[in-house]
Amino acid sequence: MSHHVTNFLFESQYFVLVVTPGLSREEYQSRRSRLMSQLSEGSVVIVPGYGLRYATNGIFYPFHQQTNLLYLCGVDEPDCALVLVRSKASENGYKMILFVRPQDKKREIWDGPKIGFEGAAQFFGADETQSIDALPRYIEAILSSPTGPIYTDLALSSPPATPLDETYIRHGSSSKLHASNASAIDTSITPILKNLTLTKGRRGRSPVVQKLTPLISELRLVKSPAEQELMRKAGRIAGRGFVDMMGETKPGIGEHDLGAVMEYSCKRQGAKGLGYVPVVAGGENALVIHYVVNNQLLSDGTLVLVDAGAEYAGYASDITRTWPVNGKFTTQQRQLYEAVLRVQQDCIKRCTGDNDVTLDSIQNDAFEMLREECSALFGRNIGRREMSQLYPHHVGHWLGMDIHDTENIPRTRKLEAGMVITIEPGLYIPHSDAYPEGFRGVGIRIEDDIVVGSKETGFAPVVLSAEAPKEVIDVEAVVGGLVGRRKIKYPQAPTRAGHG
Ligand SMILES: [Mn+2]
Repeated sequence: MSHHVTNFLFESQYFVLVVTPGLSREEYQSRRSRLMSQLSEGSVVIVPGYGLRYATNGIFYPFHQQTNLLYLCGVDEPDCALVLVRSKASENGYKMILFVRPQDKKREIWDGPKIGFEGAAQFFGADETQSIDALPRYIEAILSSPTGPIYTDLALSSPPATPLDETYIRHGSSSKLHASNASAIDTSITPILKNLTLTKGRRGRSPVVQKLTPLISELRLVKSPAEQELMRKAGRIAGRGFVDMMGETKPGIGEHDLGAVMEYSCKRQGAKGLGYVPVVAGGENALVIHYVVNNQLLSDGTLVLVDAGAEYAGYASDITRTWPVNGKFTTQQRQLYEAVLRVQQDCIKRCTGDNDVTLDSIQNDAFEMLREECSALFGRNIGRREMSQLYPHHVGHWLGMDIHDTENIPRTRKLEAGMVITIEPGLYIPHSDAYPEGFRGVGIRIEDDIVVGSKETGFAPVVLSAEAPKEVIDVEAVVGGLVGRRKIKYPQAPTRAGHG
């Protein structure tokens, strides 16, 4: 891109520059400003991205960027790092330095083009660009003459570690790139850091190193309107994926097949793929909360539980549905299912943002409601201890760029407008004669993604995953093939005698 064209686009008041799908340059700018305005003059923020991570020799996993880096600048390629320096004299109140892989014609043959220095400056808005190879020396310089506190999640204050190790960033030894799965970290940085952090910097001041994630988590906890829109897309895509899976379900089909339908459906709708390894659990496999083997066949008369979500433009959805393999719940399956559904719907109603509600308070309420439901169904009082076996997990978690988003934010935090959470109660009845026969070995979970209600919605929560059917009548119609994502199939009309 030429300077002329780029400048024209940036300056035009009629044109919003989109850095990543759905997110403007202004949005990224305001995220960085909100972070840096909290920090004192001279503070330095260091956010390393990820390098490629390897399954085995030379075989890498699909690249997934470190989400704090993605949140702050949108750069989605390996071996990059963002440095922000608080400087009130700068135009935005901070200086932005992007460390990227320099463009390299020889490497492009293998790896394709990279954003390079030009892209980092013009597209992502860096004030200054440097090669990722210069990052260790840069960190060394900052540590030896700190201008203020350093905020990072690198292990700079625990010297024995090689600080870039967990980042998988590769620098300074490109020849090893295709030869080894070991991370090509420049180990010479270790003794340097050891000296710096154990003794004092050259100016006689020890650098103050603080964790960065808690600060960024506070920003990420409440989703902007643009983020909510992307999460709605992630929810819609995965919800429609559930319709597709339900439509393909029949006795004899494999758990693996349903997982494949989901992945295909999400990718065909524009998602990067599934957000995590899905749980596709037929029958009693549903009693294993993190069942991911997904290699059994589905049997007539059983349920299948699927926990799966999509990743769209860096945002995740996380949905669980449970449905009958043959399209019709048995009486006991339906009773158990409707008990979970009632509790789930009640919990969703509590996500209003104008009450003193927390994830933990919803969990306590869900636990008690499920205990009442089970006591009624099984005809005896179910104690709390027994209940914690029938419902062994939490009702939900924060959701966003990560499936378990902002995990350092406690579940005792009051829910506020714009936060996004999952609501996912479940019941898992062991194969034991302590329970009436039709309930044994049945596992059910229903999970939706919820935006906590705001003034704009009259404090009503918004369900981002509304496309995934969950009412019994809807689920049975979709699994039975009457209602699909593309067409309505009417049951065949009975042939009239004599009609030709
Ligand atoms: Mn979840």
